[in-house]
Amino acid sequence: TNLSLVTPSPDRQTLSLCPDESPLLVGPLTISFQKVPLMSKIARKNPYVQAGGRYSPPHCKAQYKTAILVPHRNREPHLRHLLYYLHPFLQRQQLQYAIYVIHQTGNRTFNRAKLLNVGVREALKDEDWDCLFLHDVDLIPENDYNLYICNKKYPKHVSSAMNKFKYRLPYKMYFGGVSALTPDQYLRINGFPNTYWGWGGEDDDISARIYLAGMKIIRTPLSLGHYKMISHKLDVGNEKNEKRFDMVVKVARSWRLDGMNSIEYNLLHKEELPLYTNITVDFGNSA
Ligand code: BGN
Repeated sequence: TNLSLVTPSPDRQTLSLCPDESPLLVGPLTISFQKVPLMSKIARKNPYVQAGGRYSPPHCKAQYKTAILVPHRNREPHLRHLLYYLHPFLQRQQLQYAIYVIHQTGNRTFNRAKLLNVGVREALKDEDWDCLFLHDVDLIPENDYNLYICNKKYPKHVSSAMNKFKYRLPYKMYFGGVSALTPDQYLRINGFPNTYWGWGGEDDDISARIYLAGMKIIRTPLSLGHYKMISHKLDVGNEKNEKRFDMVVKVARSWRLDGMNSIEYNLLHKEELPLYTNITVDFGNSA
């Protein structure tokens, strides 16, 4: 038998539940991208973060367990900005959390939604997460009252007020950027589509899945859903997906067939780095 299971450390066991509202929240945050922080500096500033980017509040038992999933390729400066702000942000919310970075290797066109499916499948092998946060690498939350927890009933769109859209919603059904689903909600929509290669449309597909599965989208109030985007040029290898218009109109036919029930992938490695769990997956090369 595993001894650590039968003899938990005594102080861990007697911790009382964290309060309903964390006393550590500060509200609006000042975010700057002037200098890209070193990973070693981020690690030094977050001494309680454990291998794989995992954290549990040391002084109370967390009420919520959230996995943060970040699709990634060739954006290391963005990733460093995100980790620099997100670790302290999540700790102030007194969450139990882990950050997963799902890295697409090879030179085939980027596939954000499929990377998220991989991340969810792998994260759920580690822990019985209450909530999955699907998080773009270039978006930084600007208010820590924007709690990284799920709504038990409906999928939540979290980045409701991005600076690039003048802190408003760009259109009514927008579901891009940062969103939060329980594992149960995620599976009810059959996860995300695996078939969107390149920029655009996959978020509209997901938005449609939610309604097709009999749910609706709720949102973080615009006053709290402020995000600052790190400006960048359109990446090489993430060109606009020219098929997206044709695909989005067919979701009613595709969503039950394409998603978590059809995903195939070649996992190259899953390693626990000091600030995040790195999942590297090979989606192949362009011909
Ligand atoms: C939309 C894109 C989204 C993108 C937002 C915000 C499409 C599909 C059209 C059927 N949708 O236009 O993917 O997140 O803009 O930039 O292009």
